[in-house]
Amino acid sequence: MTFKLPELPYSHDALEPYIDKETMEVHHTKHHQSYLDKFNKVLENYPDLQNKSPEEILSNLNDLKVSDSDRNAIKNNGGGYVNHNIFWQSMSSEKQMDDNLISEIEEKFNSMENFKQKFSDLAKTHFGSGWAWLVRDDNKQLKIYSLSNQESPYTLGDEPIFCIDVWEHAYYLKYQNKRGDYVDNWWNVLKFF
Ligand code: MN3
Repeated sequence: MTFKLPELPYSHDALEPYIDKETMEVHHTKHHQSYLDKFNKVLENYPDLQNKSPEEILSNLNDLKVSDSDRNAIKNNGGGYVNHNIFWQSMSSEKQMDDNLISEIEEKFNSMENFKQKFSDLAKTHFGSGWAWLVRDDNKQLKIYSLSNQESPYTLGDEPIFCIDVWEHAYYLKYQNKRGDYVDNWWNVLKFF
């Protein structure tokens, strides 16, 4: 076992009623675990990669000396592992206001409302499985975008700040097809503001 499933910084029911306990349990202990297991499995072939951080591996994804099928497995499962780590850390039952980030967002996106609108639109309209991201690019500028499946901002050279998972497994038990309601409610559990 190279990498491990992180403990959540809160209990599985801490984000109720916005994200229900059952979804959190299945999402963390089954989906996240499964990405991790497959990521560790493919790394068994590459002892040199086991000494790197998962973020470093994803940052260098296209230059790794691995087979094409293993590169794909690392993209999907290493991406799935790291993306979920960031997602859990993006949320909390208690706000931990980040005043610097708030000012920066207001400056970059004109207002917090405008930012939330744009970010929500990305999350709601992303076609199929994926994530919406707030990241910092290599000029330290804030940027938002959505990425498909388990693609990682690290592979694009960006530093993730927070994200929302819009795979159906992230909301289907409680919200069924209503991704929009899930996204609207998610702002209540985003930790930073
Ligand atoms: Mn997920």
